Amino acid sequence: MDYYVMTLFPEMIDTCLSTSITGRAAKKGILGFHTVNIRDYATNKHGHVDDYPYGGGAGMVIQAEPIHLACEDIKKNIGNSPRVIYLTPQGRVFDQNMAKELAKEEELILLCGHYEGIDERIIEMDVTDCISIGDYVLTGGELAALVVIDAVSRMVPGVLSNSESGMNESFEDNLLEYPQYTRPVEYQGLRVPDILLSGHHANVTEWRRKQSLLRTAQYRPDLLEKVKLTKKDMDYLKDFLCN
Ligand code: 6GU
Repeated sequence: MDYYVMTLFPEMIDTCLSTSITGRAAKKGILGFHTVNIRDYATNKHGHVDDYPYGGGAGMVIQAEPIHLACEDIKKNIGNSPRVIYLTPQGRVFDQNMAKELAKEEELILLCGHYEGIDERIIEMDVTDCISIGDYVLTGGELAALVVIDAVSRMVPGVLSNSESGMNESFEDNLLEYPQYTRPVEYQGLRVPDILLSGHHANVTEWRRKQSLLRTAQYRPDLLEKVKLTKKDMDYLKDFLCN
């Protein structure tokens, strides 16, 4: 899977993605990260890529031409026309299902805006998908692009090791993860729940399921509507909600 990130701050993208699991996958050749500096496509000698908005108002707008040229150059070089994702608070809110869908692509182009935005004609001409990472405003699209790339990459086969892949289960079924513990058994007077020390696998599984249900009901009741609940789950939750 190859990512092409159009940005004015390529070092922000490079630094993050060369670290940790994405960095390891890039070294193995499973993922390819390519940053494209929009400024390299400025058509004036000053390297300006932004200008005042027509109609007035605060801030600057990134011009259509450098972005369009950068995008065309990427497509020409790879000999393909992949999806072009623009990171914007006006986009569809990103979730795990979108991450799974995007992980099926061979290549993705991501476009990071800055200032007050980009010329709308880029969205008409070049952008195929608009994605937001949540209802708050960032100073630019770079952090959002990194969030999307990270979440998509861990769904690409081979990126996670076998033991890391186990972590997929958490959001998979719309339940929050159960609590985890490691040694020592007691820390600062706080003990690991006895059931986890019992060696009784079926009981542990049941306890974890209940913990996941409880946490989801407590912290993310909105998710609970999407969970496929068994009869046992319902009985347990009913007891909890009534007490
Ligand atoms: Cl994708 N971009 C910016 N600038 N702000 C955001 C966002 C994206 N998602 C949430 N806030």
